Amino acid sequence: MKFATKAIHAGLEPDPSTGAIMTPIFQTSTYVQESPGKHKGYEYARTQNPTRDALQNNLAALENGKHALCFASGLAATDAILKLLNPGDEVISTNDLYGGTYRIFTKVFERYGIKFKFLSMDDAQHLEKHITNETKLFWIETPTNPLLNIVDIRLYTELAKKYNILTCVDNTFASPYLQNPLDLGADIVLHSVTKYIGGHSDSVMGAIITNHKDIYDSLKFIQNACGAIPGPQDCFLILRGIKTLHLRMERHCENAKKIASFLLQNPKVEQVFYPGLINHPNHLVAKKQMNDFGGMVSFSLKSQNIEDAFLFMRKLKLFSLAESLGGVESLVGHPASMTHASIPKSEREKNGLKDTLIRLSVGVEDASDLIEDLESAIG
Ligand code: P1T
Repeated sequence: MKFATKAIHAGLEPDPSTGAIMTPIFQTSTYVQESPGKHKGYEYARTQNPTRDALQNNLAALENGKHALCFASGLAATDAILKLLNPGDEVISTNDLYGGTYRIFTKVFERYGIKFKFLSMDDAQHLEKHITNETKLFWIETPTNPLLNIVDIRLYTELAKKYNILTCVDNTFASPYLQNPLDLGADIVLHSVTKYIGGHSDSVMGAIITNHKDIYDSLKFIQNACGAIPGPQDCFLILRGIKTLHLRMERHCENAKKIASFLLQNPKVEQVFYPGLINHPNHLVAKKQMNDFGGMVSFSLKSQNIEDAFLFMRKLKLFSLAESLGGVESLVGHPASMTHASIPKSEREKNGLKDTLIRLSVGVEDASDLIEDLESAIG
């Protein structure tokens, strides 16, 4: 089955009792049992919910995976994956990544004895030198947030296998429409479903997809034991959003490409970060592992005065100043003070994230209106 068909049908059946084509919202906390232990496969809604099951089956199909689990947020999903580790274990992570992921790594899990190394994933030979007997997980975000670096997933999953290390790919920026990390050797895929998968800026959710039954069983145990599950209403909204994921992604990519080339030609713009540009350092890797280049574009103005960046953001009319991304409406963000403020300035700058960086989540509006908005705000 091709992606568009899977988005609309995979894992979904009409409701057996009524024929309702849309998966019902099973808004219940518990299920009546005939006699103790004799039930229809559902006991308590933290453990199982039919609306969540339908979404999990659909997401597994979209990532070409066997198993999926949904969580209360992307970070709740990250939390569950890190709970697979033990004190003393070490994670090697991309050095450019969502600020909240950096925060849960360094402020929560370091306290439980897990160690993190943040390294550029541009040079596999250099990274290999940092692998120790304790290294148990590679954490790969690609494209990265907010600098749109591209990591060669195949290269790093092969390196990981050599050392018996698991790989988790945060596929949030690409969405399953553009990139399927399990097909490239990854063990675990993570999504902030809040973003492109949901697509309408109306719910917060995370998901994990894997082909390994043992990893799935451990994560399902954690999902139930720790309890960070999404509610059925949100599962319904996400299922509805997924039905147009392929259509939205096509427009996001088309618009982002036009905006990246507009910015590249603007004399007031210093640098444009977009994997679809042929001058992007890993353009060819992006071309190899992605179906298109996504809807996120970051850039900086030539002026190094942060007030000029702020003025530009305030002047925009169609791009709303807000955290998050991946919705149908265009957003602008200032990573240094918003999504990445929890990373110390020195760390941010070491990895190339300047205070003047501006991040765009390009929506699915008309591209010429968006460009006009950017042009008048740049002035
Ligand atoms: O917000 P939440 O659903 O918990 O997802 C966290 C998360 C995980 N991974 C990536 C790559 C992300 O970008 C995020 C959340 N990011 C934002 C809110 C943002 O504006 O960048």
